[in-house]
Amino acid sequence: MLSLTTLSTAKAEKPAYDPASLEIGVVHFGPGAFHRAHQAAYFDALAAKDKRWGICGVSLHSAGVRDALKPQDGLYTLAVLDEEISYRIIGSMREVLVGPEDIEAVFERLLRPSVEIVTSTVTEKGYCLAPDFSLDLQHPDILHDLANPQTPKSFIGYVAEALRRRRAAGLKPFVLIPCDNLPKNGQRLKEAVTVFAGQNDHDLAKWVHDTLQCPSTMVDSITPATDDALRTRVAEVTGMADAWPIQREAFTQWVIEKHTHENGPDWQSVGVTLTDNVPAYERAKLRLLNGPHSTLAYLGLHRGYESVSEAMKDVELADTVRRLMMEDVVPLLEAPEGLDLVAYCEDILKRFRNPAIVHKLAQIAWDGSQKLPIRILSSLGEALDRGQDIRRLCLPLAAWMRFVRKKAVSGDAITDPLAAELIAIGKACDDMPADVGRFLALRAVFAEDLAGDVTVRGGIEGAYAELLSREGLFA
Ligand code: CS2
Repeated sequence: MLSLTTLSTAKAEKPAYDPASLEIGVVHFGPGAFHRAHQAAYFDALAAKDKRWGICGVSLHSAGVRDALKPQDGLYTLAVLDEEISYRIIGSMREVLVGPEDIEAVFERLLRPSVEIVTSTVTEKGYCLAPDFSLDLQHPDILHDLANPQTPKSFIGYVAEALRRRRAAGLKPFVLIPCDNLPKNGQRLKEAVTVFAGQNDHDLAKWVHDTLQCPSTMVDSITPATDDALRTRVAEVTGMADAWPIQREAFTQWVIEKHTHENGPDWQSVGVTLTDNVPAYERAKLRLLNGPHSTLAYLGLHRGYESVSEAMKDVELADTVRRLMMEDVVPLLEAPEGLDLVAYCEDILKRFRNPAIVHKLAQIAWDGSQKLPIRILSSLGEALDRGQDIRRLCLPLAAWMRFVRKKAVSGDAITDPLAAELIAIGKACDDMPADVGRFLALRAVFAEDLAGDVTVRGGIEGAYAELLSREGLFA
């Protein structure tokens, strides 16, 4: 089994440093596959030159990652599956804590002066935001954390309490770097933490507002969930059993807003882009990668496919996705300096075709109620304002509605914070275009002006009717 003791015999690229010598300088909330494929790999590269940025992962819900990595001394294998295939052992994850098991251990790390960075991949829903992206003060976890600030459940609650304690201890705040696919993620997170702090302590809110650095980011690397096939493959190639290896494509990108962090990591030396123009990168990525991803997921599942590369082999579907990107979305975007949006689209389509990984459509279909507003409705609203044809942008929305309807009929669970409401709507559907109105009434997903627009309603109903007529053919 992979561990510090066996590391030297693993047949894979090994850390260029002694993992045991790393200091914890980063606390990361949500040490799931994406974090371990992405940020942890950058910190692993940094560690070769600078020992200060070892990671303490904090799981807010399950003990799975801790239980898998503890016997392995935090080591795991990163399989890069693309035109070239490589296996690399990552050593930057020095420990994993499980919040609900030991809250004070988490605060002890967050209070260390050497912990200068806190990062997060807690998914869109983990920020506890309302549809307008402000902190949802009615969210059950936020209500709990405001009443019990010493024993938080939410990421926001942990951060706010840690900042309160750091201030009381005369320490500087850490730099807070969110790494989820949310537009303006830094700005929104800082606002959320400030509002949370202000509920109980105005001085703390002011200190957070004045001193907390919370840069926005754009993160990108396609990371399918780990399965047993990967475990077997990794064990065969590296000669080392690994309870939780990670797989991803070769492409990886991390864009961080310029911020003040005296004597911080040398980000650029490991390929991170520091810029003042994160919004342009983030809009392009959310709408040209994640939007098409969700489109492929719902339309692809409708047609009976299981993975992204399989769905991309359907010429009609791939062409629809390409046209959605090039004709519907690109005209809405401003390219970040030096980026050619058409070439960017072509590269993304190529990444979707990557035959070396099996990226399950069902994985991307999770949390549709959280993802679609950011990935599709944002473009739809702007396209509507400009008088563009919006019919193609309606397809993923209609396909999502069919997805929900089918789950409601089959009785399969939906992974989505609105699962209960969605299943109730799905059950009430009649498999008629009028079903669309039931979904449009969901204010947490569709803003009133968009839902009330006749062109939008007509567009989605048309797409829904089209999918109904082709149901037997592909499902
Ligand atoms: C995907 C993303 O699961 C999803 O919703 O669209 O996880 C996507 O693979 C990443 O954002 C790529 O960087």
